[in-house]
Amino acid sequence: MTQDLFAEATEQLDEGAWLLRGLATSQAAALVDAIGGVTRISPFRHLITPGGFRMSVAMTNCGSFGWVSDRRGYRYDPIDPESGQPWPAMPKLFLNLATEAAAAAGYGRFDADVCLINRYEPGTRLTLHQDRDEGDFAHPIVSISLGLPATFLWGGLARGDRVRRYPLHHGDVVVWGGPSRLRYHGIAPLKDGHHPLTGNIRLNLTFRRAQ
Ligand code: MD3
Ligand code: FE
Repeated sequence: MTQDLFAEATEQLDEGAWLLRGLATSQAAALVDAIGGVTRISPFRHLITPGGFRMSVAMTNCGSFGWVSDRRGYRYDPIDPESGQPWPAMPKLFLNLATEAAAAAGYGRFDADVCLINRYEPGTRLTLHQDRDEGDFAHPIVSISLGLPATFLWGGLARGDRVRRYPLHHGDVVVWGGPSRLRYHGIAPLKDGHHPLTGNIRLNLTFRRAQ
């Protein structure tokens, strides 16, 4: 059997969390191209946490808002603080894919106003955290993985809860909502490798409704 037979298989990771394996694979090259268009206007940067640490993940955004962190805290900002300009518009391709994925997981009418773009190099990690800067947790989050694979860390509603590990591959799309929306999660340090489309990089798009 070939992988293609499973290209659009849907797996339930948890209550409200659905893995749509390979849903973005056929559009991966166009997605990477569009990321290049965003980063020409708002380049990847390493944000500083409120505690003063430089994040190892490099980030940028597109859409009506962008997620930013600095010494003052975390927030969604309509202006890129580095350019002083609005974030680049969300490409139609991004929005269509996010809406389609949310609908496939049972979340109708998801209208993302932010796409946070994360860039991982070998060794980059994202420590366990909750995403709780959004206005209404009834909206799900949609994530698309591109390039090198990663180990997704999936915890509970308290930081100390047991953590499960799931591999995320190029083209995988995950929709997180309902009882899974406020779970702790993270990414284990990225292993070295080579991907034909991205080289030694993993890219992750997370679509959110900030307001
Ligand atoms: C589950 N990003 O940007 S995507 C993040 O792969 C983030 O770059 C990781 O965590 C990455 O905040 C994981 C999957 C993800 C994103 C947001 C979630 C899972 C989530 C919010 C709530 C629950
Ligand atoms: Fe997160």
